[in-house]
Amino acid sequence: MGQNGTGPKGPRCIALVGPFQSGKTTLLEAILARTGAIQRQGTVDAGTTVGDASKEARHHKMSIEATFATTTFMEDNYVFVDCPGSIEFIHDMRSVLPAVDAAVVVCEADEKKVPQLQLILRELEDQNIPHFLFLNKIDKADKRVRETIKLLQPASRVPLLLRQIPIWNGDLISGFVDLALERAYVYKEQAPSEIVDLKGEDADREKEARFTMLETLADHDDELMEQLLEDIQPPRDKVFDDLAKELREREVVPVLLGVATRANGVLRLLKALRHEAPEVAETAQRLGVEAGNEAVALVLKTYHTTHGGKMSIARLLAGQAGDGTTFYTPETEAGRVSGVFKLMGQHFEKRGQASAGETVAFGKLDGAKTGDTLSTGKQAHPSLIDVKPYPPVLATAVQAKERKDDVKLGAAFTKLTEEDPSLTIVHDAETHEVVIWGQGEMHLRVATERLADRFTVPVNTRPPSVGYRETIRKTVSIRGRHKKQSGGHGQFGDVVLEIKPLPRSSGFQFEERITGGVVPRNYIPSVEEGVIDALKHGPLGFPVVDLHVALVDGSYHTVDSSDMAFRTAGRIAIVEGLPQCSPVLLEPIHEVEIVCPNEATAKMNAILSSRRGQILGFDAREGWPGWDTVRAQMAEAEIGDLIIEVRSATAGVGSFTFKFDHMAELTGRTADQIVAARRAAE
Ligand SMILES: Nc1nc2c(ncn2[C@@H]2O[C@H](COP(=O)(O)OP(=O)(O)OP(=O)(O)O)[C@@H](O)[C@H]2O)c(=O)[nH]1
Ligand SMILES: [Mg+2]
Repeated sequence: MGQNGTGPKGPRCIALVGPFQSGKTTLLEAILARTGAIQRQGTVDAGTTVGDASKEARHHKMSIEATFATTTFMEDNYVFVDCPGSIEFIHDMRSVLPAVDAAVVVCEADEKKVPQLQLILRELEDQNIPHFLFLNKIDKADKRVRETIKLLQPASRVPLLLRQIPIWNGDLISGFVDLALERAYVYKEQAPSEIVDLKGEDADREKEARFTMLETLADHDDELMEQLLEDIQPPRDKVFDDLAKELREREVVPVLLGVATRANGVLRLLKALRHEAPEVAETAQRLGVEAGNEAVALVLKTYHTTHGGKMSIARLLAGQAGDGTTFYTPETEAGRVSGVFKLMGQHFEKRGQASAGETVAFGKLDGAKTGDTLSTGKQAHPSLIDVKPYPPVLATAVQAKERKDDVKLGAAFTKLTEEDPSLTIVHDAETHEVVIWGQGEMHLRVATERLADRFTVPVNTRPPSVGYRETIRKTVSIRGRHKKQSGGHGQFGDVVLEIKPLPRSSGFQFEERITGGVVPRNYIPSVEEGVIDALKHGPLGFPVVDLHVALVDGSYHTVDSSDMAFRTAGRIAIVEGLPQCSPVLLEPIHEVEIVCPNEATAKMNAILSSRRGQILGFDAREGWPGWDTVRAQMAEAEIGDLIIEVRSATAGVGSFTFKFDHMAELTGRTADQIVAARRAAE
C-alpha cells in the first residue's frame, strides 16, 4: 500500500489534541477549509472558527469542550474532534480518545509546554492510541527542527520520528522536504504547497535526515536494517508500509511540520492520516468489540441543545443505526434514536442512517451517558471503556440569583453534569450549600456561565464554607432549669450536667448517672435530645464535637414536667455551660499530595509553607520521569484555592489530591477572624 493508493477507505474519527493554545482549533479550521467543508478559514482571534463556536469558547478565546466537525477528503468521510488543551477540560479529551482511530498531537517548539505535552502523550500511550505529532507554528521557529525534537523527546516514551525537514530561506522556513516521498515543497498561503526541485544543500540534508528516519524504522524491521547496512535503497512502498505499521503498533510517533494559520502542511497531514491511520475495524478490535451484536457504538459526548433536546455524540464501531434504532447500555435501555445528525461544531444537521466508522449525534437517547457502550441485539455488549474523571480540585458554592429559579437550577445541574462528568454537585446538608466541584478556576467559571447562558439560570457564587468544628478544653458541672408558669399547665424541667472534653475524633458521648429517680427514666432521652440540639451550634458558632456529657442530677414536678420541658432544660445547661468550658475552634486538616514537574518542586514547598502547610516529604513520582510528588498536611481553608497557585507555578500541569486526615485546634488571630466572620454572617 503506497502513499499514492487511491481506493476509498472507511470513515475515520481523528482527535486533535495537544498543549494549551498550540493551534488545534486553528488546524481544524485549516483542515475544514482545505477540504472544502467551509468556504473560508476562520480565526480564533476573530471568533469565527467552527471549533470554538460556543459562546463561552469565543468569550475566553480558548477551547472549553470537545468539538466535532465532519468533512470529506479524497472521497472519505472524516470526523475531526478538536479537543481543549487546558488540563481543566482534559476530561472531554479523555472521553473521546478511546474511540478515535488516531490522534494528531498539535505542539510547538516551546520548552514551557513540554510537561503539558508529556501529560497528553501519557494519555495516548496508556490508551494505546496511534498518534502523530504536528509541529505547528514553524513560521515562528527560531531553532533547528532537530533541536526541537530533542527538546520534545523526553515527553514521549515512544521515539519521535521526524519525517519532514524544513527548507530555510534565511531565518524563515519557506517549505519542507518530505523524507518518505523524497520531495521538496514550498509553502503557499492558503493553498497547497508546490513541488520544487530538491537540490544543493537541501538535498544533502535530506539524505542525512532520511537515513536517520530509516534507521529508526529499521529498529522494528530486520529486512530494512539489512538493506541499510548493505547500502541498498529500500523501495518507497516499503518505507510507507513501515511508517503505517509502526504508527499502528505504536513503535514510533511520526512528526510532521506546519503552520495552521496558513494551512501549510495540512495536505500532507491529511494524506498521512488517509494512508496510515487505522480504520474502524482495527479500532474496534483494539477496544475489544465482540462479534454478535448488530450495532455497537461508544458515546463520546453528551450535549443539550437549547431547543433540540439531548444529543448523544457517538462513534459507531460496528453495524448500522438510524431513526428508530433502540440502543441498550450494559445496564439499561438507552432509548430509541430520534434523529441522526451530522456534526459541524455547534450545528447538528439531520442526515440518514449511519454505518460502522461514522461519528454522528443520535437524538433523544435519554438513558445514555458519556462513556456508555451502546448496542442493539439480544444481549447488550459489555462496557468497552471506563474513563473516570480526575478528582476535582476546586469548589464554588452557587445559588440561583432568583429564588423562583431553584427548581430549574436542579434540572440544569443534571444537564450540566451529563455534559461534563468532571463536574460534581454536592448538596451540603449541614450548611445548606450547593457546591460545584470542578477541575480549576476556568472550569468552574465556564460551568456557571453555561448555567446562565445555555440553561438560563443565572447564579451567584461564593467560596464554600469550611467544615470548622469546635470543642472544649475544661470540665464543668452546670445546672439547666426550665420553669414556666403560664396559666393552666406549667412547664418544669431541671438537670445537672457534667460536661467533659474527650480526645480528638471521639465525637459525642452521653451518659446518665441518675440515682434515686430524681429525673424519671422516661425523660432522660429528652434531656439527651436537648443536649444534641444545643451542640449543633456552639459558643463559637460551629458544631461541637469530642465531648462527654453526663446527666448527674436534677429534679421534676409530677404535673408540670414533660419531654419538652426536659429537652429545654438539657439545652439550657449546654448553652450556659459550654462558654465556661474554654471552647476552642477545630479546623479540618487534610493530607495533600501534589504532583508537579520537578523543576517546580521548590516552588511547591514555598507555596505549602506560605499556606500553613506541614511538608511531610517529597519523592520522585512513580512512573513519571521528571516529576515529583510532594506530600503535606494542610488546613482545609488553605486548600480552597491552592490549585490556582499550583497551576500558575507549573505552566498549568501541576495538580493534587487530598483526603481528610484529622481535626486540629486553631487559636490566635486566624481563629478570632473566623469566629468574627461567622458571627457577622449570622
Ligand atoms: N504564528 C502562528 N500562530 C498560530 C498558529 N496556529 C495557531 N496560532 C495562534 O495560536 C493561538 C492559539 O490557537 P488555537 O487554535 O486557539 O489553539 P488551540 O490549541 O485550539 O487552543 P486551546 O484549544 O485553547 O488549547 C491563536 O492566537 C492562533 O492564531 C501558527 O501556525 N502560527
Ligand atoms: Mg482550541
